[in-house]
Amino acid sequence: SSPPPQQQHVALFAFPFGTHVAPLHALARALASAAPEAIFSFISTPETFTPLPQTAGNLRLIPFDGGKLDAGSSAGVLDRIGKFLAAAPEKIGAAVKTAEANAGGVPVSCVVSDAFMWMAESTAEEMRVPWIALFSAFTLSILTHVHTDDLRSRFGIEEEAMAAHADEPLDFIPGLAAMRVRDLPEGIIHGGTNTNFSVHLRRMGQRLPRAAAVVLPTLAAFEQDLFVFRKLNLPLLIGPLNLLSPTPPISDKEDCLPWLDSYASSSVAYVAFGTVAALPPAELAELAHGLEDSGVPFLWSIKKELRSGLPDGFEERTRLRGKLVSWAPQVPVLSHRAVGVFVSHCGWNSTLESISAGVVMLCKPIFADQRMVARAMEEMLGVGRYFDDVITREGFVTAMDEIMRGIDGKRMRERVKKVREKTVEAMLPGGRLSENFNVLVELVRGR
Ligand code: U2F
Repeated sequence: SSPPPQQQHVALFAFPFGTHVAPLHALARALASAAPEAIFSFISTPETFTPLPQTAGNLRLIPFDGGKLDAGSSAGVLDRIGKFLAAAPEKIGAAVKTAEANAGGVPVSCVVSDAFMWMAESTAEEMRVPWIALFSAFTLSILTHVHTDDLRSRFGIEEEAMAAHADEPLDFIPGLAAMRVRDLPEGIIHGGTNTNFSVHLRRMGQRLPRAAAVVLPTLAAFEQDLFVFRKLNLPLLIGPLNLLSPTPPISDKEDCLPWLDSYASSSVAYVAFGTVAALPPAELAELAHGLEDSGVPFLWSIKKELRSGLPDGFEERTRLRGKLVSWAPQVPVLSHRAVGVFVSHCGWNSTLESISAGVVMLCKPIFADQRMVARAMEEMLGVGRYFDDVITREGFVTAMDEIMRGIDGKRMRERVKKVREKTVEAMLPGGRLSENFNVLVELVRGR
């Protein structure tokens, strides 16, 4: 009789910063339930495991030795990323060994990594197994990494380049016609092109075309824009991970959902700026004044240590229609009927969550891919308003008024429903995003 087929073993490497671990883990959960016969080893630094939903069976957590990250120290996140990146490549092989030992010796047959952990490709190559990358930042920002050298030779680098070309369109790169030089993430032509991290991302852009697939969690609306990229390798567009792999009930320690229950439909502004970016103090104060003057009820996720930047007496004066929390269960909050607008930094996870809940956005991007997201929401999809300048109290009130009560806001609401519907449809069996996910499942199964 022929020997039993070798069990498939997929090793997934997370990038343990910002909101990069959760999307890869969501993908791992979706794959582990679609391929129950395979083993999935999710490899990340141990401190990132705590917030992940519990899983059992064929999805295992394997600790990655990230070196001393001084997580509690005052070192900036870029310093810590730099240290991690210097130490990580040599530790990938050992992590594969640990995963194999943990799986009773079943050899790793496929490597999936966050695109930012592209170093895993070398290990996959040595092992002669496929490498698949998950790009969980904004879909179209991948093009700026793939085209970094073109952009630099056209515009030059550093702040002079930005100053001279800020308003020029990027329409010479297919897919980026709606973007301008000023929307580029830091590290492409400005904002430190020589930092460890930007050197790392440039090399990622060079390496990605070698992947067996690059997986992008996104909206159906962006499919056409990646058409040209398709010639380079295999971008696999799948739907938003919060729809593909719903999280188990999240705790609501600060009672956001019961608070929302007492408000009318689409009447509340939900405000949150993600996990890494912080508004400059002056803008934080203007935003608070603007929220107060607008008269709109608001739920604001803001860490305690940032609240000293709020105007004097703000909390008391707005107590009757405002609620500050340190952490909100964002996905159910956005789906609550009372929420009418999301004031957001436009991190890609937050944006996908907002659109998949049918909520329009007031976009105040801070760094990285966030300006591109804001631009895409305003210009390409028409589901958001981009604060391109610094926030002022008056400007904020006007924008809030337009979006909550004006004709523009009404149109945005109609459009966001359509964008959402198209994506949800494409994720149903037989839909394009769903078919792409099936292709991915077959790839990790070695078929
Ligand atoms: C980096 O973005 P962030 O981590 O700042 O932001 P998001 O991508 O928007 O992800 C934030 C997640 O945290 C959750 C929220 C999102 O899934 O639901 N959350 C919450 O549950 N409760 C809260 O009170 C606040 C947040 C980076 F800065 C961006 O530029 C990138 O686009 C992004 C993705 O790579 O990573």
